[in-house]
Amino acid sequence: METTLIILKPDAVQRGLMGRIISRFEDKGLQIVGAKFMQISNELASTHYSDHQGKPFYDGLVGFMTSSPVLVLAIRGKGAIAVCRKMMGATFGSNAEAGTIRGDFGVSNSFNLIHGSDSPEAAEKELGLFFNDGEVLCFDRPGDAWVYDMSGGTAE
Ligand code: 3AN
Repeated sequence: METTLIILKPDAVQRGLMGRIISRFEDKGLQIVGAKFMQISNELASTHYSDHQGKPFYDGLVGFMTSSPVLVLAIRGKGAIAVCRKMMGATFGSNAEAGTIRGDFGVSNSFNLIHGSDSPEAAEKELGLFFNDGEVLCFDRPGDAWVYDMSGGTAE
């Protein structure tokens, strides 16, 4: 099982898309194991996007991410990092595939609705940045017996 960090960005919150985006992850069978509605500080945005520092879009990106509240989610499931990235679609809304979150809900390249960790290392780092100890939970869902084939002892 993997846990990934997802952020529903200010445009998703302002456009009232939170419920529909969360439903997509739940419909897929993924489990929401952490949620935090917050306004990201300048400092937190700079740390989160430190890899992009110095790029032409960096100031706009930090300004956008701090402009209005976001919903931060911890999402768990088998292969959750790659599964969520696939569901998000390509970075730019203008060329994201239909059927993906960015492809179905947006056309902008900068206001692209959602962030998702892109590797296990990034997920671990980002979960630690946005959630404190005890805020990402572990709990059983009886329905998981029908989400995964457990006949071999592990989720398939
Ligand atoms: P993704 O979010 O698909 O992983 P990254 O990690 O390449 O994309 O970029 C992080 C964020 O920076 C993107 N979500 C997007 O908001 C922004 N971004 C990346 N490249 C550009 C660009 N060329 N122009 C404007 N914003 C960009």
